[in-house]
Amino acid sequence: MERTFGKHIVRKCISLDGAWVFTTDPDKTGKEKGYQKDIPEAKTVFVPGVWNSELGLLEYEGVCWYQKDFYTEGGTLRFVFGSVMSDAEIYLDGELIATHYGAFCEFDAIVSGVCSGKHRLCVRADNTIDEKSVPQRMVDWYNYGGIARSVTVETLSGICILSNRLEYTLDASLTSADARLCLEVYNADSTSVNTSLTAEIDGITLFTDTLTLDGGEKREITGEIVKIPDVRLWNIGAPELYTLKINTDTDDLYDRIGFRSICVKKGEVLLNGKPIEIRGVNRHDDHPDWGFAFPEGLMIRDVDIIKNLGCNAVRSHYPNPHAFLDLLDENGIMFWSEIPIWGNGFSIEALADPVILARTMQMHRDMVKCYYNHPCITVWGLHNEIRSGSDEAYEMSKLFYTYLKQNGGDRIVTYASSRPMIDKCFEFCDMICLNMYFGWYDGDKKSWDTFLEEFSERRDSLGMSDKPVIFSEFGYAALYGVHTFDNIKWSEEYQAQMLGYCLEAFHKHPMVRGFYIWQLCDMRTSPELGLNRARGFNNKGLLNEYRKPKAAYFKVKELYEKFAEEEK
Ligand code: ADA
Repeated sequence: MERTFGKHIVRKCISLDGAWVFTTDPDKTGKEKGYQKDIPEAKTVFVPGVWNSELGLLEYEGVCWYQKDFYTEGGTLRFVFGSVMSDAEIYLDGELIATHYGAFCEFDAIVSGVCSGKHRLCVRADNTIDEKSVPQRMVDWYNYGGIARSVTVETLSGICILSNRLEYTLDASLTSADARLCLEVYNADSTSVNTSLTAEIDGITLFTDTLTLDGGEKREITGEIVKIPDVRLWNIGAPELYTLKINTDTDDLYDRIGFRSICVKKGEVLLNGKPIEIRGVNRHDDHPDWGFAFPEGLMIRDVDIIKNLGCNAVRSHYPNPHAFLDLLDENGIMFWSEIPIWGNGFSIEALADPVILARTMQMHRDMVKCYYNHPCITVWGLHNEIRSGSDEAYEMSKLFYTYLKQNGGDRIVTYASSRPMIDKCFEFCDMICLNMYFGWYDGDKKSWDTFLEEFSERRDSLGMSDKPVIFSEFGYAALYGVHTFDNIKWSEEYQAQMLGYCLEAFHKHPMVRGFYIWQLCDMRTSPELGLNRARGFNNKGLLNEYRKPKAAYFKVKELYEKFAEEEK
């Protein structure tokens, strides 16, 4: 299930999920041995999956090969990969057809002139971390490897729609929208083709035209601005969604759209013109048995758990699968999507490294292209906890912020800072987001009160009083099942009590307009950080890694529900 709804009726799509042949390549000599044509049938694995789930491979880092035979009636084929960790080479019948760097975002490979019959797809996946990797070696999650999201092969014929983006602006009264559809079209045939091209959104025509493309030609098309009257808004807990339907003579694409406005004004976060308090949680798309190939059935359960908590927003350190975002779209829960720059691992030099900058910029482009239409994405994140007191961080933030403001649609753009008193980059965020851990790594309860006052002053002195402050991370580790009378660290009582204290303090402070608790569930961390973390897990979850609730879950639920009641 790549999406929770069908994307095509006309286009022929075959899922390649299921059993694949697999082998490790520890000395990276697979290509010399011809693995791109035929790999030794060492093992059967399930795709989507991470190899770390296989017995004996938990700690394997390096290259692995995957192979899958399939049948096709031939023609032009498009292979769509949901996410390969992290450096991918794709081979069809021994020929290289695509390369892609960076996990967590979809990419494709188009091959024309494929004959009918049996073919073989081979994937070389490399999760080796070196000095140019994103993220870097020091990171607080596990560096899983493999084909972590679905693989599909599509048969294209004539003029096809490769991607779409619905840009819109709502009028001041939020009752109508000016919408414009942007398409990437492609002629899959080798000769010139003429086609009709129509697009509609719940019966309203966005596009009706004819189009001629040369054989193999790709083109970007921007439609006229069309007024959508009587717009039904996408809202928290009340998410109105529209179906977008695009057709050519030989192809189709269905997508889902929601209209909403999100912005900051005079220190408030406004959703559809109304001030909101963000009551959020951070979540890793990680499961102890499946890694980043998080099973979709369990995603539905995670969303139920999040809703039951009274949460209206989720943040993640990297782009999440479409299926999870579809569920958030459908349930009216906001999402903060960022790319995997986990800043503590990045030296100042790395922030200015041309290869790293090119890779991370491309990740932003991929993220925007892939996820633009999800109404749940209300926040784009530039990066997390980089050394934001440096000039290098300033330049990087400026580059990403400018790109996302110009290309990211109606969204708040921000980043998570862990250096509030020396941060030099606040001009590149619409709301100021802070990651602080008083009462865990340093300080105690009282430090929160002191900090809130000190930071209020700093915000005023920077002339940024109009920017709302959000706590994008704060949390306390608790080992599931550890109880104590003494309220000490690592106990469920300490976590519940401290989170309760923070939430009450933030909620009543006029500067603070939201919070994302670190974090929803415990998750496996990297061996580097694992040395300082019990069980090799980050244990700051409100639930353990198997989604069993700790005392803090119920404390947060009580407060989130109380705050929501006060808002009514
Ligand atoms: C950081 C980081 C998180 C996590 C957290 C912690 O702020 O952004 O990914 O590592 O700290 O638990 O210490």
